[in-house]
Amino acid sequence: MIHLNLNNDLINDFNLNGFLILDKFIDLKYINELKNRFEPLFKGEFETGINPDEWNWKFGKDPEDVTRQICNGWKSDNLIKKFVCHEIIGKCCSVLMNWDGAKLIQDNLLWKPPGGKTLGYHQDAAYDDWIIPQTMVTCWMSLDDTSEKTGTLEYVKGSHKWGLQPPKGEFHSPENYKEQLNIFAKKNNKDIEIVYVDVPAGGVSFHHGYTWHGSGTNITQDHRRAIVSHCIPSNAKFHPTNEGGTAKIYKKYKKKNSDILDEKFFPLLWKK
Ligand SMILES: O=C(O)CCC(=O)C(=O)O
Repeated sequence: MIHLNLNNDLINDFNLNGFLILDKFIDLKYINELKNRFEPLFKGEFETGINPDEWNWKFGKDPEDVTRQICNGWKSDNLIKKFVCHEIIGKCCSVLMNWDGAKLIQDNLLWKPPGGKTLGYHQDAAYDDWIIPQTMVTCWMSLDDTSEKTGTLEYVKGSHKWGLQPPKGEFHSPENYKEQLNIFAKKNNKDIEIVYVDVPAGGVSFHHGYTWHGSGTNITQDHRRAIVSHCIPSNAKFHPTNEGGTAKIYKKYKKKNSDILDEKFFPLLWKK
């Protein structure tokens, strides 16, 4: 289903750049089956009967020219779950981040249609101040061939070494999707070197939770779809008081008098 053997060169690349881009990850025979799950899911046809945690674009109701997103589609669809919760993802994320294991904090289904608008530059870990330690690593799996023109994911090389800023600005469809990045870089005297994730369908990229990234408008006639696993260390705990970022959606899973991230809601993908 998924294949990757990390070696020291790949791990060194990740540590140097804050991301790792590879052409082969998902077995090509699954790509169409995965893509075929998108339309029913965005129409609200949930195989398991359970709604995802976020579902921000609905067929027939929302504008055509925006990037469509579902978060925690694994709860709603068994095929999506098999991929985003795959143990190889947990193992790769743990090895890259030097963790003992990895849990899924959240998945994404992202669908950028022809003309689909931007996603603003951000750092993923900025949204999870409600866990300790505040960190993350993301595995982004492409179901279509990508290029700068399709509004693919793009990274700022080395920006995982720039520290973590609280989330600012618009995430969905900002007019200038690099605005927050440019403000930060100017204020902190940073040089911006952008790398586009240019991979065939079935390719992957991993990025550090501090790496600045975003995506531009899809100016082609092709759809761009990706499934994404956002992972945290297997021993991460709920922060007792912080309520920023995505806490309003996910802190409801905190049990009274416990700081444990229950595997029922934050599946354990892999542990040493
Ligand atoms: O696919 C995109 O356009 C953005 C994805 C992203 O922000 C992420 O996976 O963290």
